Amino acid sequence: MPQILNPRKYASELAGTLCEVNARAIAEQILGAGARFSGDHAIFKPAGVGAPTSSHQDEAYWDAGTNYRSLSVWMPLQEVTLENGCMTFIPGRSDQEIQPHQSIGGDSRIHGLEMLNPVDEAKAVACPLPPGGATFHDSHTAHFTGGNKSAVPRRAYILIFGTETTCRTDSRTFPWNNARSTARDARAAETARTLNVPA
Ligand SMILES: O=C(O)CCC(=O)C(=O)O
Repeated sequence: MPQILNPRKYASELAGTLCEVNARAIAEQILGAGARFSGDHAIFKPAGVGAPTSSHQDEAYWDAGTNYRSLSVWMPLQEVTLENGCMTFIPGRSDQEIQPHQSIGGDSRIHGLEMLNPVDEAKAVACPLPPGGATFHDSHTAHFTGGNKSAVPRRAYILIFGTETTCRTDSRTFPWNNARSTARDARAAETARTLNVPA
């Protein structure tokens, strides 16, 4: 599924938009005045064939040795419905620990992760939205999106805010991240080698 991590690196006009100003104001209400922009993400789910995004908690992608407080503001760029892959949350406590994950389908060449233990999708809460709507989740919130069965691509832009991170004092590990070996990782390592910068 085509997606761009940190798209504003490549399109600086994405910085300082009205949607960012509004999203930041809500992030400050939820996380406090220390909330800072920490990244953005653009996802394109192709018409008809865009696959579901498996159940996951965002923090499973991040560093296991770090404590995070974060808020993702997920903004579809059109109306979203059950048909085209709206956001769907799995009820639970937002302070629940990160559950075991694996690369989708157990294939370590795939960047995407999925929760290892099946979730009860009957309890999931789908969030259809009109254009201009948004959903908000933190890095422990389990969520997924359905496939795009509609005739038009489903596009979403995500802004992520966080407070200052701290080092964890326990020995938490995310073995699924060490096990991954994706084409994207290889390209990033090659670019770092070429530019002689840390990967
Ligand atoms: O847009 C999607 O399909 C998935 C987005 C997502 O999982 C996220 O923003 O954490």
